[in-house]
Amino acid sequence: MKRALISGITGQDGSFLAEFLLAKGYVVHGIVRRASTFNTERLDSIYSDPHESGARLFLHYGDVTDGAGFRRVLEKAQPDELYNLAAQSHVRVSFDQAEYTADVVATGTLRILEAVRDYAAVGKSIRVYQAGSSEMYGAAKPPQSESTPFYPRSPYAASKVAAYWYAVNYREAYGLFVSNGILFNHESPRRGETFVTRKITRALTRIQCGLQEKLYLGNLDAKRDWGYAGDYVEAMWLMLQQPSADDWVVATGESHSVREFLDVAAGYCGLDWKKHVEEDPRYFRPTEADFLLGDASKARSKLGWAPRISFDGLVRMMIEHDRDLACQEQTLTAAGHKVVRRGISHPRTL
Ligand code: NDP
Ligand code: GDR
Repeated sequence: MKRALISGITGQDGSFLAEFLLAKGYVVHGIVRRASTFNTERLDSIYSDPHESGARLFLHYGDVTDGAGFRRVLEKAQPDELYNLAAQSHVRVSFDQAEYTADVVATGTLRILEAVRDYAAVGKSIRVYQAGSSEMYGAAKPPQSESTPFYPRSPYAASKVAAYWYAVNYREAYGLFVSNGILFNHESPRRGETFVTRKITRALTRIQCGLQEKLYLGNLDAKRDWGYAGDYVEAMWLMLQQPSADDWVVATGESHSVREFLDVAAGYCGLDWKKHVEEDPRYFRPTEADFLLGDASKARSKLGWAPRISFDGLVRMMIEHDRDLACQEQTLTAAGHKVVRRGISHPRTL
């Protein structure tokens, strides 16, 4: 049985990847941050008590800002493949928490690579996937491919560029198998509720159910190449099955503005979003990546990867999921229960 270690397993991608690898027969180890509240909700459907026979998912406390702790997890997990997904992944937040973002995203990757380097020195080799991002292209002219020079526009993006180059350097200097995935935006019903797609699908379905009136957003003109997260974790795995390490763009090749996302999402709710959406400057970024559009020709031809879910299919999937949530809230409210309003349209929602 192959063994994998995933940092960031509690996130959107981590949960999809864990499911994907378990289905392939892997033993999966994941790193979970200690928090005062549960942060393993996305893993609930695949988690079983490790005391039970046949359990193949094991969770360990850790944090990529803690190199010594990470090394102990590595020793315990003894992985064949390591997926580094851990990140302070919110671009807008990275302007408020720039040093922390760099510590997790850039130096966190360096800590992991140093551990893998020492591990390799005692004869234990690991294949590493490094989660790069289309944000690294920032202001670069679209379409963006592996040969497009980076032009990061946020502390998050600059930290991802540093992590990318650490990965390339460790590949060249020490012969480690480290592949950079340069993934364009990918979404799902499990997307964090402060990212724009999920913020929109949660709010519009709540509006449709009479649970809220307004949705406050920032820049509606930004264009993103949005795919489905479930499709993208397969590309991560494929990268580590290749004969040698490399860098790969993963994208749909189609770009839409936030405004277009609103059009399609509101269409599925029978709403005119212009009556509900208001602009709030708090959601604007000091510098923006205006137009991201990926050219994933290399992944298509060499990995044999292609997205399965279309833009419309993705929006519909998210709306249908969030309409169920909104209906549950509506039922509880109608029955006289107080429904605690999570994140949506809250002043702290980014
Ligand atoms: P999420 O924000 O959903 O998940 C991030 C994960 O990292 C969570 O498990 C989080 O833990 C964990 N994490 C955060 N800080 C630390 C830390 N200091 N130590 C250990 N773990 C930490 O992100 P996604 O799943 O969407 O993205 C996965 C990776 O891919 C990230 O690196 C992201 O930057 C990158 N990426 C994502 C894209 C996308 O469109 N989704 C596109 C391109 C790149 P917790 O649950 O406790 O917060
Ligand atoms: P992004 O995703 O910054 O591309 O990073 P996000 O969904 O946060 O923003 C996409 C675009 O929408 C605009 N926008 C808003 N964004 C948020 N979050 N909230 C709003 O109210 C709002 N209004 C407009 C943004 O300005 C932006 O242009 C995501 C993350 O998953 C990263 O970790 C990952 O690396 C990249 O995708 C690829």
